[in-house]
Amino acid sequence: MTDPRSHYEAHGQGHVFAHFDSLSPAEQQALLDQAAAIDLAEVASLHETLVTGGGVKDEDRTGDLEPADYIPLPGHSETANPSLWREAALKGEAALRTGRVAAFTVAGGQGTRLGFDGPKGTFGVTPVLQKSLFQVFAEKILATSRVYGRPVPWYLMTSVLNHDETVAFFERHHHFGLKPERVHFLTQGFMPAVDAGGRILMADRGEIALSPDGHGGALRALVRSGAIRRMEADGVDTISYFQVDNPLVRCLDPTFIGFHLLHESELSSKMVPKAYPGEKVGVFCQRGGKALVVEYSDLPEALVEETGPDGQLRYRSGSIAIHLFNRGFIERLGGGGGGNACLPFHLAHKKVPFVDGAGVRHEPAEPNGYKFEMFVFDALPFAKNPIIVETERADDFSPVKNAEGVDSPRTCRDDQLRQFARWAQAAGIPLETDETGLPPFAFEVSPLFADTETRFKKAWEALPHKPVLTEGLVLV
Ligand code: UD2
Repeated sequence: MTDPRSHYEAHGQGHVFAHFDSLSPAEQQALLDQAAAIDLAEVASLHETLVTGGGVKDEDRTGDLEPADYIPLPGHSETANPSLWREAALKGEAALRTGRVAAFTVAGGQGTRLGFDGPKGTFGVTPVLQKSLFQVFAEKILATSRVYGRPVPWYLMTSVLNHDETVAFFERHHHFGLKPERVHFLTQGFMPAVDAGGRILMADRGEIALSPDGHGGALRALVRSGAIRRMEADGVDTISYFQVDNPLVRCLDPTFIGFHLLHESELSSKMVPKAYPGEKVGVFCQRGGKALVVEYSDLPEALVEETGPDGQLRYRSGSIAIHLFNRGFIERLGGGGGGNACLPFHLAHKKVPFVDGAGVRHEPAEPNGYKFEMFVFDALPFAKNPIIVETERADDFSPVKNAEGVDSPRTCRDDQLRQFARWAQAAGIPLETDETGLPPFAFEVSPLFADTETRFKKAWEALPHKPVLTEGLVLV
């Protein structure tokens, strides 16, 4: 094998080892390990096409677009077919009963917008107990396992940035009641950040500035880590994908699973009509008969605002990043070229602190670095029989992204409260709410008490002593 230093030298990246001789043996080894994991030819070609070449042209990304077709919710369209929804629910329930489904959370991101120091999944979100996002998902998965009498395995993708802290958090909390052998962590790949000239940036004298390779890296991470093989051995063929930031998500939705299986789809996605034209969600579209997601920032302004004859937005199908993957599809895509990249990379221009050749640290005030990320929804055009299924926003989507304003801890808390209030009212409990459905006090329903409206009614009716709904009540 060639000496890594001359290999880097030959690719014009010799500066990565500029301080090598002043590092301790352990630091030297760590740098060599980082360096060995980077494909310099890939970095050079990404820099050339995305940075120097200006990337994919807008018209290539957005030309000839049409809105995507989707399966509408009963009551939301004249074409909706309630009996199909019932059939799908039965099919999905059978899949859960036979252990065909795994939950999969992507939790490798940096969560910089929230300004929270730590893995985002450890952030407290519930209205009374401030349970962490991870705990909410764990309890939902446990609840489903109990309802269908079959434990659901849970896979979580972490990254170099948060793996150890995430695993320690689960251990500290005894995996929130799940069997540790059913909780599987896998670490996603990473990419180096480069400057405008394509030179790799150094986070420290002995450390390359690395960042996770985007949630699209999930596909190759599932293959490389052996998770896909383990799923196969366990009889899992359907992977329920969701993001770490959304506690309202139905982690394992039987109806959605049923539609996916009935259509023999390789990749199914949930949609909600956008709340307003500029909502920051990708939009489901189609081009040449193939479904795709166009990220909000790439959708041309004219299409963002365009309305149809019914007065509704034409491009209204918002992607809330909830998908079902067929295992074989991931194997095919993520395994291509020995587990190498399969999806296109996108470019992010960011402020990347770095150490220069003289060992001086810089904290740039303006974006100075380029990061390369894959997006999981770019798998959509490659999937056979993809379907898009409408869901109720109020029962599936309220992410925590920003410290304040939209998609913040406050809006997410309120949306959880509205859901608990709807369930309580449907069970016949007298509860006054404001015109948005928000109750005047905070209470909380554990997923282990009930995780759907129907199960809430059943659990409530079964209570021998019914508590009064008041501030701070927790139903467990
Ligand atoms: C994402 C979607 C957007 C919409 C929205 C819904 C993209 C580019 N946009 O926006 O269209 O669906 O979500 O909430 O996806 N992650 C990793 N590894 C990474 C990067 C991210 O695991 O390298 C995870 C991250 O931990 C989080 C999720 O992916 O769970 C979303 O990441 P984001 O915050 O970058 O996505 P966002 O909010 O820009």
